Amino acid sequence: MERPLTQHLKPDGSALTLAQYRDLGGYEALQAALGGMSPDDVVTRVKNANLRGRGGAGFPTGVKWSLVPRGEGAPHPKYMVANADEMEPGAFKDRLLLERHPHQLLEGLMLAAYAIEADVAYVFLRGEYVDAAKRLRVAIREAYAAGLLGEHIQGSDYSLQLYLHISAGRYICGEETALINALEGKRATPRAKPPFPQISGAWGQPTVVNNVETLCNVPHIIRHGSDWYQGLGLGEESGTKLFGVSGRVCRPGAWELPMGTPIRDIFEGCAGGMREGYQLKGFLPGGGSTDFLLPEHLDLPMTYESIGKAGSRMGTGTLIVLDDQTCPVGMVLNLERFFAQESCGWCTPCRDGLPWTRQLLEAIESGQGRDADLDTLAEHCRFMGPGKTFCALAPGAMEPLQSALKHFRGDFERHIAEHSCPYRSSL
Ligand code: L3W
Repeated sequence: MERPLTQHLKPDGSALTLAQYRDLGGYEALQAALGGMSPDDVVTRVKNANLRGRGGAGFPTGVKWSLVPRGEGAPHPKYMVANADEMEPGAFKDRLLLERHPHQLLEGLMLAAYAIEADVAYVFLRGEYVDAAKRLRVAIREAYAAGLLGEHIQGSDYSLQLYLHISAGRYICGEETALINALEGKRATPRAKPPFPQISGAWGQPTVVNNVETLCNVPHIIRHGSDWYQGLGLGEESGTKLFGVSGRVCRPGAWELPMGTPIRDIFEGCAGGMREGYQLKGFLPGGGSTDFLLPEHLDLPMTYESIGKAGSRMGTGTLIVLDDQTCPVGMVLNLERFFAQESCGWCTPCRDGLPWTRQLLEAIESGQGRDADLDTLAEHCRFMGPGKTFCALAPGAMEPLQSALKHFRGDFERHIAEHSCPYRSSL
C-alpha cells in the first residue's frame, strides 16, 4: 500500500532535513510547477484529483482555490495560510506531519500559494506545538537559504514570503475566519460568510486557508498526477488519510491508510482492538465534535459519505473509543467542559448555552440531576444545532451529546435514579 504522506518518516521521531527530503524527490513538484505549469494547471490537477479538505469539513480543495481571483487585474497582495492550529479533541495527525515532515508541508504550502498567485504565506501554528515550531523554523530557514522562498524562486518570475505565526491559543482559531482575525491581531471571533476568505480574507484581501494534512497531499498530486491520487482511495473518495485511535485500545496511534478503509481495519488491525478486560461500547469517528457510532458500525468504510449516512461525520478521521467501564456521561461532560471554555462568546446560544449544558451534565454526573434535565439537554441540542449559531463550534459540541442521549440514555437515567455515577462504584 502506498503511503505518500508518511512512508518516509524517520523511526527515531526526528524531522526530515532539507537534504533528506530532496533525496526522496522533495521540491521536485515545486520545480515542475514553476518550470512548466501555470497556476491554472496546478489548480486543475488538484481539482481533478478530488482532494478534499482534511481539517474536518471535506470541502474540495481545487474548487476552493479556483474561487480566488487570478490573472491580470486580480487584487494583490493575496495570502495563503496553512491551518496548523490542531485542537480538535482526539486529533494529533497534523502534529505528526508538522514535527516529522516539515518540508512536505512547506512544499504543499508553496504550491498552493503558486496556484492562487499568493504573495505571502503563513503557517498558523498551535501555541502548544513547541517542537513543531522549532522544526518549522529550521525548515523555513533552510528553504530560504536554498532559494526555495523569497524573490524569484528558482530563477522563476514567482516570489513568495513565508512566515510562521504562533497562535495565542483558542480552539476557535482553527475556524478559518477566526484564524484570519487572529492573524490580523484582532480578537479571534468568526466572521460572517459570505464573503468567503477566497474573495475577502486577511486584511480584506483574497486568502485561502487549508489544513496541514490537506497541503501535505499537494506535492504528491503534482508529481504523480490526478489519476494516481484517485487510485489510492478504495472507493469513491481519493487518496489516503491519516486515521487515529485513542482510548483503551491496545495500540493508540495514527496510521496513513487509503480513504475508504473499513473502521474495523483501523480499530482492530492497526490499534489492536480493546485492551484485555474492556469491551467496545461506542466511538466518536472524527474527533470530539462528531456523533457517537456503535460497534455495529465497525464495518463501514471511512469516507465522508458513509460516515455521514450513518449519522455522524468523518471529521478529522481520529476515533475516540468509549469502553464499557468509562462513564459516557463523564466522557461527554469532559468534552462539553472543553467546548464551553473554548466558546468565543460572540453569539448568545453558544456563549450561554454551552456553560449551561456543562452545568447540567455536572449535576447529572455527580448525582444531583433531575429527570427534566434530560429534556433540557435535548432542547439545547436543538437550540445549538446547525444554523442556530454563528459558526460550527456549538453544533459540533452538540454532536457527542445528542448521540449519547440517544445511544446511552440508560446511563443518564441511572445517574439520576441512583443519585450517583454507577461507573464510579464499579472502578
Ligand atoms: C466557497 C462556499 N468556499 C464552504 C469552504 C470554507 C472553508 C471550508 C469548510 O468547519 C469543520 C466543522 C468542525 N464557497 C463554501 C466554501 N467553503 N462552503 O470550505 O467550510 P465549512 O463551513 O464547511 O466548515 P468550517 O466552518 O471551516 C470545519 C469540523 O470541521 N471539525 C473540526 C476540526 C478542527 C480542527 C482543528 O483542530 N484545527 O481541524 C471536526 O470535525 O466541527 O464542522 O474553507 O471557506 N459556498
